[in-house]
Amino acid sequence: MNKLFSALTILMLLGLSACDNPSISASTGCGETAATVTSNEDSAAVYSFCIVNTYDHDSNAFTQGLVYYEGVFYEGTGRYGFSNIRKVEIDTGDVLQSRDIADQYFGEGITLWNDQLLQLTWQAQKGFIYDRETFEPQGEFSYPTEGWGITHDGSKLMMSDGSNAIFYLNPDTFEITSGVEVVDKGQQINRLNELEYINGEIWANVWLTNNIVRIDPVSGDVIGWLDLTGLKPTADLNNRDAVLNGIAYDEENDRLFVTGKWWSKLFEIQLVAQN
Ligand SMILES: [Ca+2]
Repeated sequence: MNKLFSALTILMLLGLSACDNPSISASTGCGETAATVTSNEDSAAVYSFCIVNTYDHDSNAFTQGLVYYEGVFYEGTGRYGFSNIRKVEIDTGDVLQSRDIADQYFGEGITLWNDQLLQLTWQAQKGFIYDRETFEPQGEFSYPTEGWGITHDGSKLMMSDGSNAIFYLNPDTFEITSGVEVVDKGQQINRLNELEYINGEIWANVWLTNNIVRIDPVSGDVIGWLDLTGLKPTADLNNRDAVLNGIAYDEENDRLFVTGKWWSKLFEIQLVAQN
């Protein structure tokens, strides 16, 4: 058995496409599998993935929010006594800058809004506002629900609370102005967690699953599923709390990044259509 055949066999057994191997990427068409929605009325589109790049990730980071901006990641971590916000170098995973939050707060999702970084907390109904560059606190805001994930579409904040709801907030007043309930063929999709607004859709981790759900922000309908089963790093497989969480998108270069809580790796992936 030659080496290429062996490698392909192993990748097939793992259920992975081979786009992380430059020598065979052309034949797999990984680079051509754009994230185009091909769903019909009967079923949402289902995607698998292939790995474009693998990066180190701080395995002490209980990732609750992940954002890409101008060549670096901004990340928010959780757990009481361990929560912080941080700026992370992509290639090395090194933490370039960080700021802890008080021990009584459990950090959750983050997003960048203009020159500020916004951070939710889990059950305190309180969000924190920081200067994006210095991480100096600039204020707080409140909301009536738990805080899980947050993103924005350029005009409004979008926030999850662990249910199937996504709330839309005025970014100036933080008032909830509207929202959607996420439903797939009549079934509520609960435990919506980390969020990312990507090309007119809301993408959400579904807590305790390997799935990212793609949501129509107007109707709340599910328009696609991304199944990331098999992505979790081998070194982290025994940690049941180390679940997939964290989606970041580099719009300029169309790069999609994902990781998980306490994961030792962070991945750039591309979607592979399954139906
Ligand atoms: Ca995100």
